[in-house]
Amino acid sequence: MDYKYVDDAREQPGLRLALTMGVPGPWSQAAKYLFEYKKYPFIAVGQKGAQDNPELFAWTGHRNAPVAVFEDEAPRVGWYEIVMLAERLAPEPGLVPGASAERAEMFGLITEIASEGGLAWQRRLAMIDVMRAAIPDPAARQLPNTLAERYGYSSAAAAKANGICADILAMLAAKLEAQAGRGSDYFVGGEFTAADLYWACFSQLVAPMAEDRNPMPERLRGPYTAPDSLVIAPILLDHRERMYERHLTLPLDF
Ligand SMILES: N[C@@H](CCC(=O)N[C@@H](CS)C(=O)NCC(=O)O)C(=O)O
Repeated sequence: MDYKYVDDAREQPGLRLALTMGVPGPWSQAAKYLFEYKKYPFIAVGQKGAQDNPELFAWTGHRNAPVAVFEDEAPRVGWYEIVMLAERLAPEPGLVPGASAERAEMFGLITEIASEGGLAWQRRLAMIDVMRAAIPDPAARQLPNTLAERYGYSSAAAAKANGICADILAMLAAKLEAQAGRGSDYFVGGEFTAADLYWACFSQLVAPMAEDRNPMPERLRGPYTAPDSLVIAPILLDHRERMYERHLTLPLDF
């Protein structure tokens, strides 16, 4: 990925996407794939994970990623508003169903995957414990400590995280089973939607793909990998394989 500095991007026209550099941060990956899938051009701006990012903050009011800035419109940071921006800028190929019932279903699924309190949020809480345990020197725990401060960590919340993840993963698997029974490989209806794209990206936070397809830093592979106690039904991983094969590029680029 060719990342620009904030100062080189902020006066540029069009779409600027601040994305976390060097790690397959699933929110950033999903935002990137939305626009790549739609072949809508953007300037990638580098955000440094768990750092202050003062230039990004001065420009957008945010230190984390993704942040989507289109022309002189207000910066967008939530996954929902970034999906809707992508649909507006490039309606075709669509990633949001036209029928309201399917739309509600699709946004509900992504909420469970990507919103506050959802699968990735809980995985991050659990990951903070794993990262802290892996770094013996407390003074060297800047990454997990910053994530803890930013994303509502408490040991009580982390203790509940795996149970919530298990429930969401089981729900996603049941949804795919039901869809398979109707002859669909996709989460909603019969076509690729943003829910498929989000699951493909966020699955990396429970079962990262191997090095050749997900060349992430080795020290993060352990924390990104869900514990054995968390059941990841094969249908979930088969689904993400198909989505990358049919609709998304590999290897991951971050
Ligand atoms: N605002 C996003 C979530 C963004 C988010 O959680 N970003 C994390 C991904 S791990 C991040 O940038 N973490 C590193 C950091 O805080 O610098 C949404 O609600 O869709």
